[in-house]
Amino acid sequence: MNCHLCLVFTPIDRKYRNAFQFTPPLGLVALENFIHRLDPSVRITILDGGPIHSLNEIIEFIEKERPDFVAQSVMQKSYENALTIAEHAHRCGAKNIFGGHHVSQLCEAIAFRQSDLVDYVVYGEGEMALWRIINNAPLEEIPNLAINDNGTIRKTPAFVLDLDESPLLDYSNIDLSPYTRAQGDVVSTTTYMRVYSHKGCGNRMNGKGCLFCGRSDDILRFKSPEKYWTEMKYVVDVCNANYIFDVGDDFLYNLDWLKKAAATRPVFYKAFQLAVFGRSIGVTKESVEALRKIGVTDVAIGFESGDEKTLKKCNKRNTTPEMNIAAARELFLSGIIAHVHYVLGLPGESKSSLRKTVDHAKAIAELSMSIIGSVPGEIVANLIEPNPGSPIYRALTRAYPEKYLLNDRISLDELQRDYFRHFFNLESLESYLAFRKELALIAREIMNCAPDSGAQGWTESGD
Ligand code: B12
Ligand code: SF4
Repeated sequence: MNCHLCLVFTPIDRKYRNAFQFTPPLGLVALENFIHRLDPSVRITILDGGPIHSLNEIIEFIEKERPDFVAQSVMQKSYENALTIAEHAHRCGAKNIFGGHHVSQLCEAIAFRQSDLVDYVVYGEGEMALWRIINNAPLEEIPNLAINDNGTIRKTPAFVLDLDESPLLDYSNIDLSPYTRAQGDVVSTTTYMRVYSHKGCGNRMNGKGCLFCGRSDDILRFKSPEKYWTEMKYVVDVCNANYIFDVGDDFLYNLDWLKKAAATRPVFYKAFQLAVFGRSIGVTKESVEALRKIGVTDVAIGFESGDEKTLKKCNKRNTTPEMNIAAARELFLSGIIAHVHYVLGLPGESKSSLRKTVDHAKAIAELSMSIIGSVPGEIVANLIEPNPGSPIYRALTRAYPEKYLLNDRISLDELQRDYFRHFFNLESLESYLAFRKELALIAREIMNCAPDSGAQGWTESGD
């Protein structure tokens, strides 16, 4: 098909602290893989506003190359930049497409407010929607759309990807050289790549999830272990990756799957580190044994708080601070590195709960020192972000409907401000800034336990 599709991972507002990335956005790679399997002749360019392309470079590319479609993967912190890019694309005659978790959560508001600028608002998995869009299918035949019909918003049915039918992960059409260069300045011996074994999270099975979590897919499904290993062989043997991050949210959710994956692991002739996300509830002797056989070297877990009451309110079902310590111990005993994440400013947070979180972090660091002889990979203290779609975002919508209902342009600043106003009665700006400062000091104390950790939710200045 004679068309140029430009996939953009929209750069975030530079006011916020960014996470450095050494590999292309996997969501956009998955979209590229899907479309190229159906039609290899589609010209697809990926512009990564994470580490590689600045806002100006993206705009310049669009103005010069004049793609037919500009499809952006948008986050809360990149929404304003997404609108700026969309304006330029629109002027160049391109059709604008927005997608990703943030867009999925706010699809009605975006379709309501931006229908003159954004031609297609896609919620959920974008594969089939994007394919039909670039084939100029009628709206009714495009799944996963939020459509503005003269002020009334309706959605077309969702297409759910069968993970075993989806194309095998393939980075061959993606220019990896900018990543290699960017990475070379930092850690030249590591080739970093992402894979995903599953989509969805066990903690969202009842549609609720952690208080701050804004992920948009509720269905939890795994690729078959065979497919998983085929993709792992590809990234290790063909792409030469030696640090692989499996971005699925709950790698330890299904013990049967873990055991099958452990039993069917092929032989690898090169060494690699494999990092996954998990929840403490899934860490048992049996699961850790399977992780070891699979070759998992690092597990990132959201511990969220060292205070039992605060953790309970966070809605990480049936998890306690003691369980988190026990999970870390089990991992350390197997030689697996734990990466520990806390969220500061959870509802009910107090001086005492913060102190317990600091003590928890210190206990984890000591445990790691005593068992593996080094601090954990990371001990991260994030500032709470009420991501759209999360339970706390819904609470803010109920508290301030005139501001939040069908509004697509809410900055993280404002969200955090309203969150602390609503949940902590911090009405005055002074009281809010003072509490934020207190949280920032606690964050520094926690992060000192593992100095290489990078936290999110804060501004670039660290407060
Ligand atoms: C890896 C990751 C990161 C990485 C890299 C992001 C990247 N470049 O891809 C880093 C560490 C940088 C990161 C940072 C952040 N992340 Co993040 N991240 C993830 C994670 C774990 C995996 C993403 C992934 O690759 N998934 C696998 C691919 C195949 O799926 P996918 O990305 O969802 O893409 C599919 C669909 O969403 C859709 N789609 C995606 N983009 C587009 C675009 C178009 C046009 C279309 C049509 C469809 C479409 O189709 C894709 C294929 O099915 C997810 C959680 C998760 N497990 O998904 C969180 C997640 C996406 N992150 C999240 C957040 C909040 C952030 C931060 C804002 C955190 C922070 N506090 O700063 C920052 C933002 C930084 C930034 N630069 O934008 C939230 C998003 C919530 C929301 N409502 O927006 C998630 C869902 C985590 C969560 N549990 O809440 N993140
Ligand atoms: S934060 Fe993680 S564990 Fe909690 S619901 Fe979201 S994806 Fe699941």
